[in-house]
Amino acid sequence: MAVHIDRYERYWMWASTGILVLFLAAIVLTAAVGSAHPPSHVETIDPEQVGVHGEFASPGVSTADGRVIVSLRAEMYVFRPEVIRVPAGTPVTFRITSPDVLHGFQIVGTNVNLTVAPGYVSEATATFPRPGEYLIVCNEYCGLAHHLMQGKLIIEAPR
Ligand SMILES: [Cu+2]
Repeated sequence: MAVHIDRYERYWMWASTGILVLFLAAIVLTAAVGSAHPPSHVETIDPEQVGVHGEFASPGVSTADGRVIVSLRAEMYVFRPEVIRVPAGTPVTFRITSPDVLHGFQIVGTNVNLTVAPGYVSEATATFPRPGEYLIVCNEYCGLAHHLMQGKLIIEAPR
C-alpha cells in the first residue's frame, strides 16, 4: 500500500531538505575555505592567582619571535596597563583576564571586542596599519564606576 503524498507537500519536503543541505554546505564551506570557526579558544586561570604570579601579575607589552603580546588585567575599575604602546604594522595579540568580575575589552573603532570573565583568558590578535590612538572601554557593566573604566592604545610608527 503506497502512502499518498500530495504533490505540493512533496515539493515542499524536497525544498526544505534542499535548504538544510544548502545551509550545512555553507557551514562546511566557510569552515574549510574561509577558516571561520566557532569560538573555541578556552584557556582557564585561577582568578585569585591573577595578580600574584604569571604574566598577568606584571601586565604589559612583550615581544616573542616577532610577535607582540599584550598581557592585560581588567579589574574594577581600571585596565592594567592603562596606556599600551605597540608598533604599527605588526600583529598584536591581546591576552586579558579579570581577577574580580565580568568586564569588557573593546578597542573603539576596531573589531577587537572581548568579554573578560574571571577564570578565563580572552585572546584576540589584530594588526594596526597606521600610527594613531584608540580609546579602550569596558563594555560590560561591572559596578558603580564602570563608566570611568577606560584605557588608551597608542600605535607608534615602527622604528
Ligand atoms: Cu565595566
